[in-house]
Amino acid sequence: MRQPTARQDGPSDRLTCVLDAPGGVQHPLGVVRYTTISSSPAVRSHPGKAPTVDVAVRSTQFAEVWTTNRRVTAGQANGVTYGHDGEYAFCAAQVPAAASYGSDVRDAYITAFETAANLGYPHVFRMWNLVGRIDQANADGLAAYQDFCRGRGVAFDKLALPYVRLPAATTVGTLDDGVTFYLLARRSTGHLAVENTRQIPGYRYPERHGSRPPLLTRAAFLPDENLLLISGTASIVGHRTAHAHDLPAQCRTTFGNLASLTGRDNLRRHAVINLHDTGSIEFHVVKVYVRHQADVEYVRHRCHIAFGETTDIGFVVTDLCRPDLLVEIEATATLST
Ligand code: 3EB
Repeated sequence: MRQPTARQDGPSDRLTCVLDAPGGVQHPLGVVRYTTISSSPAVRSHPGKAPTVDVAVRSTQFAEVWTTNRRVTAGQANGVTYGHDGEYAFCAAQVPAAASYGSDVRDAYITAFETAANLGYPHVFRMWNLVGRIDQANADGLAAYQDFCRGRGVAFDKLALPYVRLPAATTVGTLDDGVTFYLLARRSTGHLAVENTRQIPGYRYPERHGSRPPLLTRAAFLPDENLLLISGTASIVGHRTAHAHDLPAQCRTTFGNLASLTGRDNLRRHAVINLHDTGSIEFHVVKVYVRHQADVEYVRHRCHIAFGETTDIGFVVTDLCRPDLLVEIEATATLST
């Protein structure tokens, strides 16, 4: 059991992610359980308690708990299960298995955003998408990931979500059929969308990656929380996969992408920090998605060198959105001054 990472530098009602301690969190907003066993339904509401999302993957066993330590109201509406505390909302929904995902993903996304907004949380800043058969073709011969991207694209058009308001996102595979997704939204103010100069923005990807590009930003910064929520980051330079099927080089490129994203120049460029700030970035909770079980120990070793021994890291073995990708890393981080 890892030690939960409790932040000591601020009030205890801040948004926090804890790995592995579902029982140790007083007021969870939402609980995501990564496991090898499929549960049906995967998204559940519990009377008076935070919703749970079960994600079946090839290997792992940990819970990811989002909490703020304020009292949580939980419920369900329009097929969306949620927990909210007055400032933050966690919402989750499941799109059932289908021959193609596009229109169901579109509808479920629109419903989830509208449900969050109706509860009073219009600013969605972070999303996770778990896509069944992610790199296989659907009934139309379209890769499931591209099919998913089409549904998300149409939903964001309909919601009139501007590119500067795109949430940070992770989209990886699950053993379950269909698409499970969960999101974080807040009431009072939106996030700063942070892009990465080594990667072109997802919304500008050329059509070879799908008729609709991946609509996400590389990280979402919450200024009042001093919290940076970093999207799933992989070995992609420009819009191309770098070092297809080469694990050491993909690790190096992914760490390089994270360094450039969180580097002082990039944070200044996006007005996350001021010109004279000299603080450094501190990673708190890291999640690492690895395609092959046999690669986990190598990636763990590289992560311990990159993030240090004190950062909490959860490993998930599952498929990734492009067949040539072997590893993808997301994180939460704060800026210390
Ligand atoms: C990429 O282009 C591919 O589609 O939501 C990372 C994080 C990736 C999120 C998404 C895709 C998505 O960087 C990997």
